[in-house]
Amino acid sequence: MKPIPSVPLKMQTFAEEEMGQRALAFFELMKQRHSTRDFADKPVPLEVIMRCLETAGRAPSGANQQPWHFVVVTDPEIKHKIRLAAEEEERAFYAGRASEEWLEALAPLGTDADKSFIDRAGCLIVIFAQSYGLTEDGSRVKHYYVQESVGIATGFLIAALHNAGLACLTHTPSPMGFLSEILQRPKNERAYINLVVGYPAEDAQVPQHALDKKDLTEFVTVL
Ligand code: IYR
Repeated sequence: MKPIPSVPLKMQTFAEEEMGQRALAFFELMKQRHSTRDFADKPVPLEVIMRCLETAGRAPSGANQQPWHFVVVTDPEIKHKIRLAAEEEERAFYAGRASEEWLEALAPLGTDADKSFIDRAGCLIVIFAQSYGLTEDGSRVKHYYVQESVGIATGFLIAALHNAGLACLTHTPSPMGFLSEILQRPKNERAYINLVVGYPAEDAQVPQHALDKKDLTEFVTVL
């Protein structure tokens, strides 16, 4: 490594037994996380959302460029506008834009073009990926590993929300251009996910299919 300005890494480490306990406790927490479409009609505390976003902003990213932008929408009118625009795309999706194979893969989830949960949930966090950066004078800055970086930040956010006791749904209508329009985002940003966030309804359901997780042995190879 070339000499660069650096500071000491400050992170806790643990004896093996405690590592095991902590790893298990985090697994037990994350094991309970499921996407749901059943939200309580109840506002979410904005400070909690902000703290979770602060966590998302600590994700690693290509060349530390942090090529993301998050728009928090609690305004019922803007949420409703997004719901209506999303439902229009979704109707086209379910009526023929999606392949038979895709619709077959979705069948166990029971999804359709109804996105009324967007009105009910406390907020939307619309995540944008910055395909390139823009300097003050309007010139472009190349960004690296944008999809990976925004995906990792989204993962941090989802884990942080779940840890705080908020449910979410990764909603990805296709195409998502209407989100840039409604939220008036600049041309260097593409909508990545419409994350629907809120308290789960008291009788919130998850599809049985969602419990069908691969066993560790099916998705890990140790050499
Ligand atoms: N965007 C549609 C379809 C959909 C696609 C996938 I991949 C999902 O995991 C779930 C739904 C919708 O939201 O209904």
